[in-house]
Amino acid sequence: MSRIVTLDEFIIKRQNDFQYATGELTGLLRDIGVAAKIINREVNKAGLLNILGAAKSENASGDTVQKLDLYANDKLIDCLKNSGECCGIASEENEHFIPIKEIEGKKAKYVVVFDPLDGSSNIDVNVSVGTIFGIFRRKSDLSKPCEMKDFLQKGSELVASGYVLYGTSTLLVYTTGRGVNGFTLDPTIGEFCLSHPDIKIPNRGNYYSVNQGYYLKFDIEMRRYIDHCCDENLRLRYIGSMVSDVHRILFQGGIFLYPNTRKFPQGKLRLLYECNPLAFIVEQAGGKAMSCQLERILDLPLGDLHQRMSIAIGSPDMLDEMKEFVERYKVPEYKEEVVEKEGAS
Ligand code: AHM
Ligand code: MG
Repeated sequence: MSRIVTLDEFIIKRQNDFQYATGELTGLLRDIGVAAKIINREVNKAGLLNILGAAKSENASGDTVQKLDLYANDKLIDCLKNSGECCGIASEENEHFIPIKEIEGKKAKYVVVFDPLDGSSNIDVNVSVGTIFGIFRRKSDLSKPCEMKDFLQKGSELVASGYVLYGTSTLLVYTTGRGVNGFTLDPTIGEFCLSHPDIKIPNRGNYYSVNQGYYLKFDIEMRRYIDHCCDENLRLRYIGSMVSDVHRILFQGGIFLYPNTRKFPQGKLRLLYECNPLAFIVEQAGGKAMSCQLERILDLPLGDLHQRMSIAIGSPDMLDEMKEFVERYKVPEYKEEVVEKEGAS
């Protein structure tokens, strides 16, 4: 039997791969692992405790917030506040970022962004949900409270990102820019154990994942690409929890799409704490992630914390194919031609 490697052990071992590493990022990742275990415990017993259902409040983006979203948000904030390595937090559930006071005079270098419980419409029906997180090195003066510019960094500046999937088993997948590794929670010992080392996404796969109910609301080029997926007899899978849908594609290959629609002209998903962390992971695993306007997700500038974006993410060959369809079928922008009249000055 091969020896079990726990998440903590793995993170500490990996710390030695980074020159000048001081253990702060390591500590932060471990704290997120602890929060994930606490959230997992509550997600698993949600039905028993009768804490399902809407908490009758709305989040910063106007969606109905479920009780478990708030619980997950609170636990992550608690763990990060006490970690001593994090100077600020931005969450889907909070309109503004939250600065964190230094602990024992220690100047924390990192900010953390997260969606505490993604796919929350699944909670009431016992379908998988997840936590998404990203870690940035702060840009502002270490001796002052964190600032907006610490959060509005491009995805290409992420130093680490990851997700936790609360599914048939609970998995934590993360990257620090040197490949992607997955850990499964062993409930008997309460530890995340390395189960999926060095994850690589297949070049293509048999799955496409999109809310096909919005088909008529998508741009024509996106409809043509979806028609192509149908022609190719790809299997449609759509859980309605981005973490779960992207997780399937990371392991089995395929493409996940959330294009811009008439209701969400910029796309629905949030760039900072949904698209960017998952794009970093998928790219690190050999995949691609772009907007439906074909810009690389990780290169997109951010205007505000809750900015939305369209996204196509998954197997590299399928993203290239989608790009070809967009280029071929995109309706050129209509520009009124000014016809100069003869004799006009
Ligand atoms: P949430 O973070 O409020 O749960 O919303 C994000 C979710 C994604 O996980 C999922 O892909 C998408 O919203 C589903 O949206 P729709 O119901 O429009 O298909
Ligand atoms: Mg979400």
